[in-house]
Amino acid sequence: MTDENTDFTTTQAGAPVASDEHSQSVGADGPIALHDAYLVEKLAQFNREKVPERIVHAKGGGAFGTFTTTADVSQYTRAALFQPGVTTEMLARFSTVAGEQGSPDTWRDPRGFALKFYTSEGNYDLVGNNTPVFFIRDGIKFPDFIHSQKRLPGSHLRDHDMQWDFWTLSPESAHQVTWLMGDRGLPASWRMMDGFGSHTYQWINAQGEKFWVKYHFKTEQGNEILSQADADRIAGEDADFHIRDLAEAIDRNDFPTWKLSVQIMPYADAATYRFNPFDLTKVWPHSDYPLHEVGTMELNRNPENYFAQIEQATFAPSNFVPGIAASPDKMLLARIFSYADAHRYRVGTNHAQLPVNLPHTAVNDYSKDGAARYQFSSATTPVYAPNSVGGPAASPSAHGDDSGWESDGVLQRSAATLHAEDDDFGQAGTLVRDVLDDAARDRLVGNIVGHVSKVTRPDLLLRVLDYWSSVDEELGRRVAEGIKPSAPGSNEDPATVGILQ
Ligand code: HDE
Repeated sequence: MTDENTDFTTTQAGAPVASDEHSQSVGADGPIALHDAYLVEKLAQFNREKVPERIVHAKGGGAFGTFTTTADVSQYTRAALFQPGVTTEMLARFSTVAGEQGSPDTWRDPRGFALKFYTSEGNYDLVGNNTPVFFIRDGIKFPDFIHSQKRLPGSHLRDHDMQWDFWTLSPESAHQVTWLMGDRGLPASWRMMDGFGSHTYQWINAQGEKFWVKYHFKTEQGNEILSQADADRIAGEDADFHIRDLAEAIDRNDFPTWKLSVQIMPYADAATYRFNPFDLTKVWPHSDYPLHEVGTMELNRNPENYFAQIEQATFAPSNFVPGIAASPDKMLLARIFSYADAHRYRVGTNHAQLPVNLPHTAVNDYSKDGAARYQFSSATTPVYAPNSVGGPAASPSAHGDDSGWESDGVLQRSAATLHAEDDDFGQAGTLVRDVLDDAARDRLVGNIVGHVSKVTRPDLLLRVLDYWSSVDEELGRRVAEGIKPSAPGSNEDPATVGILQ
């Protein structure tokens, strides 16, 4: 609503309206006039209020804030936002994965951890999760994976057999499923969970030297979790529990902060590292590559309008800035196509011109027209390159780096070459035996038993038990022991979980 005239209602064209109570009719009870344009405008606009929800991560919330680089990592990257002392405006959106827009915030799920940095060199988007790994290592399986976690085509119901069928036939999922069935699947608050870039990315310094990095955002509010019982209860009481929690914290000036650190791998190490460093189902043990502090992220401003600033926010892994680039991680390379494609479909071809997505730097591109075009160059700026009339020209020096990597071999469809310790269950077993404490292991067993008890196919159940025994023999034994027909309406009822329906 514009500032000038807020004391009377207008049409969307700004003209005063006579009534918001009565349609225009012949006499009080006569036919309604089709030319009652305001009636038509209200009803037609109402029918068009929705844009397609995100096909994953539909339910979420977020806030604006700042990132301040407090350490000196300039020897590793020339990116302006990561230079010492630089503060950058940003936007964060947190989300669940499988639930539709109205679903409960407290369903068991990974949580999206999407960040948009409005840097002095253009927008940098880092679109991660609250877990450092993912279920698959090749994007070609992503639609299938998500289909298996959502709804059966016939009944439109979620189905434990479907999800466990996919997972047990995709053993690379074991590490992420172990994270998901553990405490990280039920954060008590978006403020009280860590965030990860998950993929391996590339940093390039001012001398053009390259490094591989992994991002870790450590919550400074402390990691807090919900029990399955509490998560189920809250899901019934307040579907927007996490949206509310973040907004109320910021309203009371209790600004959440995260400490960003990165693991840094020398470029040449990748070829001989014991794990495939570009395999998204793997972590780099911190004993191999310790954390280097970078800076602090603080969220301190709630959106004024959820739809305009959160629903229409478009985060894209393709939004890199000089000094930061992709890696051979096949999942990242697939995402680099998919997100911008999703945004053009969901929000529109000019989504990047919306205020929430607009960079805080000049946009000198040669795009033109397209629905809802809002930003445009001056009449004298050409819309083609090359040109001899002073239009902007591409600049290898401003782009600043060769963000490629060596690669050879024939065009093929196969998994990356196996590194010494590459396998599908090793790191999941290490997580269970060496990272979780007894209480966390007990919760893990209980959560797995709760969900697996809903598997109906005996042959599949055997595969599930084999899956968990491959992660860890003792874990597999305890799951087998724990499986019994769960009482109707128990805490593990399928209606109470997100991706693990
Ligand atoms: Fe996503 N993902 N994703 N994803 N993802 C989307 O983008 C996709 C993956 C993540 O708050 C979509 O606008 C593919 C990994 C977050 O707006 C879509 C693959 C990770 C968000 C999409 C993946 C994520 C999304 C849905 C396999 C963590 C919400 C609508 C190659 C590292 C961002 C949309 C927000 C959203 C595609 C896998 C995290 C469809 C093809 C791995 C946090 O474009």
